Amino acid sequence: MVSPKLTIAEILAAPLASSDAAFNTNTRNRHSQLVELINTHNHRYHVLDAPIIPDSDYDKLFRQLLDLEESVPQLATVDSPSQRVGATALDHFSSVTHKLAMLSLDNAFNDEELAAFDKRLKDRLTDELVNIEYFCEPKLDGVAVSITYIDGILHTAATRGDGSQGENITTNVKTINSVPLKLQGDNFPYRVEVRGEIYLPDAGFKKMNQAAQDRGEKTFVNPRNAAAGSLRQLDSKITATRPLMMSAYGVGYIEYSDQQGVLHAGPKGYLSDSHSKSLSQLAEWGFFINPEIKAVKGIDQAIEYCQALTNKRSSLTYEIDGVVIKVDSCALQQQLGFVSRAPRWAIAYKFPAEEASTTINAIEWQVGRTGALTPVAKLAPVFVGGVTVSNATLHNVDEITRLDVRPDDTVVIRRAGDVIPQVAKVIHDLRPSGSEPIVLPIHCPECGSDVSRVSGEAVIRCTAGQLCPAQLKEAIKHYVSRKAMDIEGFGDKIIDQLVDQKYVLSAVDLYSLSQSQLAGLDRLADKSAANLLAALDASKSTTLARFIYSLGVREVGQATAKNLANAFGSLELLIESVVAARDKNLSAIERLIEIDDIGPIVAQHIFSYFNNPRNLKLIEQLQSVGISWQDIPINQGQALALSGQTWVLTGKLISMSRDQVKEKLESLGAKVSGSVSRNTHCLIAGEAAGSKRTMAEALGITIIDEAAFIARFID
Ligand code: 9MJ
Repeated sequence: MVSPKLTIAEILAAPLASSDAAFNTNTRNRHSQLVELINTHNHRYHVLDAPIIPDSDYDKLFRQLLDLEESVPQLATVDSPSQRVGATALDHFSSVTHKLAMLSLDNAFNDEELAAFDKRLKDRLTDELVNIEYFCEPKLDGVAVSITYIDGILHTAATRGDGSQGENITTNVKTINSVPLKLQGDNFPYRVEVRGEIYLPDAGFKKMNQAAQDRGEKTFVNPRNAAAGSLRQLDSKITATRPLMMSAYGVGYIEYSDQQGVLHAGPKGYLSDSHSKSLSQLAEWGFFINPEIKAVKGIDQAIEYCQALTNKRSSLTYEIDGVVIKVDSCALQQQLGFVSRAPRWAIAYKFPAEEASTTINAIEWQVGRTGALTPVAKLAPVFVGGVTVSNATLHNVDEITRLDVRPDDTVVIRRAGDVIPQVAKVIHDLRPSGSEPIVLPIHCPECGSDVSRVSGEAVIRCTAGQLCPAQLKEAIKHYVSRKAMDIEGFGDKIIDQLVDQKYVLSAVDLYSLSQSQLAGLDRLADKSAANLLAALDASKSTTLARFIYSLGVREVGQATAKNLANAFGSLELLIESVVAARDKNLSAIERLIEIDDIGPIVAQHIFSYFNNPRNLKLIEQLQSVGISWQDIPINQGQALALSGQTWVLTGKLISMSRDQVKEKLESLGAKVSGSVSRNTHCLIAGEAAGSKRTMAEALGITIIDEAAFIARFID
């Protein structure tokens, strides 16, 4: 990107003198400065997600540009950012013939079909390849578009249409801020066609539908239809109000000009020798490329990527309906060619259907760690989202009322990624006659104790605490879990037996288990028993944050436990603060709600926990069997090396686990985040780091590898 010569302040501080409003050199220079600045900040905002100037400054620059072009209309060239506000309405869309057909993709619906795709390629390729290098991309659910640039300037944008002819939607596409009107840099072919997907992120879709509803207009059923509807507007000023995005995923027709100015068709659809390099080139020209893209080796890794993206799908802020897997090497792509209307070198893995209907056989109540009774629908097994589901959560009493659900009802089950299947709706028309509403339990189904319901809360609870075996089992499972005391080998089945046999009545009993008790459990060999004892011993040395988390205080997750540990430095001080508050009749929660992340409800849970003599006794017993940690010197907060910094981990680490690195960073005062943003201070990039690294590079964030991290902070 060319750096602007004047600062924004300088530009804004020098309003246009009326004598300037003529088409002279000064005016032209000023116009170019404005165009350059607006393009730079538009790209930072809409493509890099890294704005550096306030919106109000951007708006002022834009206003100045419009004013200038109003006085001197010759300045309003086709690549001026002023084009983004929309143009005169059309009365129809003209048609565009694609110089290179826009193909569709073959589909695969499961791992076997992906493996068959891989085999087909290997059978066809002359080179013997063990692992084909693939490039995986989220399959955005929007509208495919082809945008042609001539001499770096956006010339035509067209829909896919029937693949050979589409509609000319140039004026509409120009309103999309993530589409460059002019390519950045100067190393582009004379003519290049960029292909991608135009889509509406979820937030934009919601906003747009809300606005339509407020005006009493029809809403769109999904973001895809809304994106298509927005692009089909004959009035591009309407399109300009829709928060559309464009993500580039490939290249179509290319033409080069030689030194004598003679044009030559380039290698069709190839900008470089690999698809991944072509995408990097597109990013350099200013296009937005989806950050989840990843290069993999072999179909097994591509299948793993599909699985990982399936799990991540519900947390993405836009809709995807699968994964596109492409052969990365352009030479191999060329060898493979096409079959009918689809390339042989790519395949679309489609996510399995995520809703299915079935019937409820019964409704059971499951007792959780804190005694909450969760209603669970026992289903006639149904295949949904790629797995067979026979249980679905009904969450709580309010949800039962909202759905008006009963045993024997026919229901729609929804499964999103790895989230617990839910009952989406009841098909009331199919309800059998004589069915009865659900009766709420008055006794715990596990231990028979009374249940209580705090008024205004949707949750009913068993009142027996850890005297209820179901609560105890869950509490022990939590205690040994990886993020808590991290005691390896204690699977759910083992814990169920230990509680059922009454070997374990609280977490402290774990430490007095004998080899013979453990070896006597179902399917547990002598060696595993010894391993369990060794794991128990090894876990005794821990951190304060882990210990607090492992206690299972209601609503105290890993982050809150860390905040408590950092705020008090020692367990004694935390307990003292609670006890002192109680004794002096102070508001118990005042000190606690000063801490990050802790609100009045969580504070009340913390207060209740540490105010209960049974819990204090458990803590004392755990310490007396040897659980220990290093207290954190108080007020060290500001002096910590990485205080106030946000770090991100990506890729595969070799010498340390992610949790170890995370723990180390946090002990140095850093916050560890899952995603790269302009607030990231440093990225630790392990092997095969993908999109996060790309993003960090784009944002100019410091990147270090695992060895550098170890050298700096561990050795
Ligand atoms: C989508 N829809 O996100 C392709 N696509 O490549 C991606 N579509 C595609 N690639 C060749 N990421 C034809 C279509």
